[in-house]
Amino acid sequence: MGVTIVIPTFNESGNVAELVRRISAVLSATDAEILFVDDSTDGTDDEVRRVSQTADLPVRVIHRDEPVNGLGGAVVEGFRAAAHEICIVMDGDLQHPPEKIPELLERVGRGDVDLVAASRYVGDGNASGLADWGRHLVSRTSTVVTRAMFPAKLRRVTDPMTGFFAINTSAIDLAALQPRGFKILLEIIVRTPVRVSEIPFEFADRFAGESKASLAQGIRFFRQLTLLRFGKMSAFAVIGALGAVANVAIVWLLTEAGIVD
Ligand SMILES: Nc1nc2c(ncn2[C@@H]2O[C@H](COP(=O)(O)OP(=O)(O)OP(=O)(O)O)[C@@H](O)[C@H]2O)c(=O)[nH]1
Ligand SMILES: [Mg+2]
Repeated sequence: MGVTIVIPTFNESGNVAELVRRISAVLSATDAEILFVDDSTDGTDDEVRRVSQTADLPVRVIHRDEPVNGLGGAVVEGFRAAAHEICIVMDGDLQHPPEKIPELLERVGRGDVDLVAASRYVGDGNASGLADWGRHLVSRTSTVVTRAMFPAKLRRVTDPMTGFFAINTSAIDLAALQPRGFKILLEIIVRTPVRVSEIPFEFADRFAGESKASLAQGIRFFRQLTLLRFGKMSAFAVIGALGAVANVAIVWLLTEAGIVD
């Protein structure tokens, strides 16, 4: 069974060599390729080409001069260009340990599921690599909210925000995906009828470089979530409803404070 390791990258040049080394070490006996889908401005693509010359596995890079749909768009582009139907998606900063790849492959290879997600929140998995308590809080809260919004689809998915998973791409309709946001796994699970299972993993510290998670990404994620749940028109309705609630809350606060009556 062949596998393509799809790695979306944005300015990860300091991680490429170590990542390729560790992936190659666990996949040397497998028909595997590593495919970087790169939107960088720091020459990560040149670094991939340099590393590929001495790598033990075939290593390719697609560099997008005009990135479409950010991280999610990069992953879908990787699926389209992959040499194999089985793909493993992982971050380019070594927070996802390559040593877990054989377990993901073995599980998806059994054929009774189409997608195997590596979860920080099941069994002996953990999220200790999140930078600080604020990131822990954001991760935990958004996971709870997301699972509450999709109770049926996410019944057995403890970490819908993970970026580390194996997928049989022949089981999904890539054209059905609208990967606007940061969280492609959620998009796949909600929009396509995939059979999902999980394995635990330990989320590590970043090896080199800087995080791209930001408030802007958070807002984009919230937008993705409302669109996924309520559709396009209703996204406006949701924002309208939030506005109405905020309005009432402000009037209440001002009344309580004795500023208006
Ligand atoms: N191709 C592409 N990759 C991206 C983009 N944004 C982020 N990435 C990559 O997606 C992966 C996850 O991004 P990170 O910045 O590590 O996000 P995170 O893991 O949630 O945040 P940290 O825990 O702080 O590292 C990394 O490999 C990034 O380089 C993008 O717009 N395009
Ligand atoms: Mg990261």
